[in-house]
Amino acid sequence: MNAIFADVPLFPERASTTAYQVDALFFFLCAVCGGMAVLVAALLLYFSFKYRRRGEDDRTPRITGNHRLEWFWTIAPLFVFVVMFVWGAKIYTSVSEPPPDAMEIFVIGKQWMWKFQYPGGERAIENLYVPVDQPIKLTLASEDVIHDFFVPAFRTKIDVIPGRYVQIWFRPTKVGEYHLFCSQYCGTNHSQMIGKVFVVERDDFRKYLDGRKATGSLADQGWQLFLKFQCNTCHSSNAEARAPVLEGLANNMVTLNNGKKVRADDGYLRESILNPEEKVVQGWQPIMPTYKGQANEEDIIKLLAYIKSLKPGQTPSRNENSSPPLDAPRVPPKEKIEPGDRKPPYQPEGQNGKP
Ligand SMILES: [Cu+2]
Repeated sequence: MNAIFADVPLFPERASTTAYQVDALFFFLCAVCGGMAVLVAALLLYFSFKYRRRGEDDRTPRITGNHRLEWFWTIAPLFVFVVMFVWGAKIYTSVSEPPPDAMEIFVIGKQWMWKFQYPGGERAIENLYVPVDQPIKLTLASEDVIHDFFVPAFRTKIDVIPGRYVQIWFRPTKVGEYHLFCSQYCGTNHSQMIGKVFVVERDDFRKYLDGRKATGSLADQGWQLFLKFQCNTCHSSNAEARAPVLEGLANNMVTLNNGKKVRADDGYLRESILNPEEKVVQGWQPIMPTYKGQANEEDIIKLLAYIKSLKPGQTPSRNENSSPPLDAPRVPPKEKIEPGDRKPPYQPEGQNGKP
């Protein structure tokens, strides 16, 4: 019996900066709730003794109320709850806003495994390696049902919902091996949807990636798909193209057919591949077919990496139809875009939409 309890720690290890923040709030909540419970129980006992019935003719006095007391126990808890709310909201927003130097790793949940994709194109299943003291931004998607990515030692937990991207980040602080769980019941083998997060020194991390031997970076793999799906027949650098060029699109504002403006973030790009008629860019026809069923979540991640990597003048021309070797540098388009001829309808950030 004792051996079992020795193996089950009361608290999981703290191995990320988030863990300390979450635990501090948790202890505060416990202290407030525990303190109140003790106070209520103590007063209950004290009052039941102090105001006990002392004789046959003992009558309860008529009490008409006490405004000061009413104000006090309305306002005081309000302050305590506001502190809880602000504290919790601060942690919540801080884990959803990754620092700019964060390394992005894509995570795909699938019945019943976790798949990881590094920016260099390396892939892994079940075991996630990350360098210590490096902020890691996870972009997560699900291939099927709702999963939940949970690393107790990091206090990192987020629902992975099919049909959209979710994001979370953490900074591991301690080298070690930590449990990874799916914590939403997701079918028969849900309990086997487990893995490990290995936090390693930077050099070891580099060696790990070198050992994975990627077939080209994520963006390069995306380029292969771009040509395979023949995206460049419409999204081409040719002047008579039937769809907007994609360079300079990622994370900028886009004006749609209905006049509305949206940010071309990962979610928008994904939706535009799977559900292209939903948000058509102003000035273009809704002629793009859906790639639902053709491009899976992994493909979309690669396509997104490719689109994000496109620099001005790098949109391939329509004639490009065979995939060059992966290690070859990506070539600029064969036909040059004339200035003002095919201006992308995207506005770079910070210009308030004014051209
Ligand atoms: Cu799951």
